[in-house]
Amino acid sequence: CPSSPKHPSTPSEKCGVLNVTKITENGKKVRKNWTSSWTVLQGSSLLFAKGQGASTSWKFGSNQSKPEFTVDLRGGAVDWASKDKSSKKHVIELKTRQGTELLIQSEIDSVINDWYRALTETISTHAWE
Ligand code: I3S
Repeated sequence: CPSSPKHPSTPSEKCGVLNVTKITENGKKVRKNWTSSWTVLQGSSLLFAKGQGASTSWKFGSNQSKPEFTVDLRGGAVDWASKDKSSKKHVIELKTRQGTELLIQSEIDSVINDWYRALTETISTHAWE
């Protein structure tokens, strides 16, 4: 994975295209808006760049694309989303300590399983920072 402009010296652990929507922001419910995002896990941060999926990846290393938003995973929680959260298959629910909730989805179950593992590991590794 390329590094992000924000943390050029930190190599990213994982990257790929995922479908993402916020459902809560700062504790308030927001309307779902599923978008395909280039997603990068770097340290305890998860970065999303809106765009046309994989073709965005190369730009991430240069200064051409800024992440659309960044999530701090420290103190967060990750779990499989219950059926009432989405009708889609393979949906992860991610809650941050700041009160933002995201749904993350991929049609490919090996892809989403890898992300589930990576996010769970990251949250437990950085739990006490
Ligand atoms: O949880 P909801 O409200 O059923 O979520 C669906 C809606 O956000 C829908 O858009 P609008 O009703 O705003 O037009 C989306 O197109 C759906 O994808 C959402 O549901 P899923 O089950 O796909 O997360």
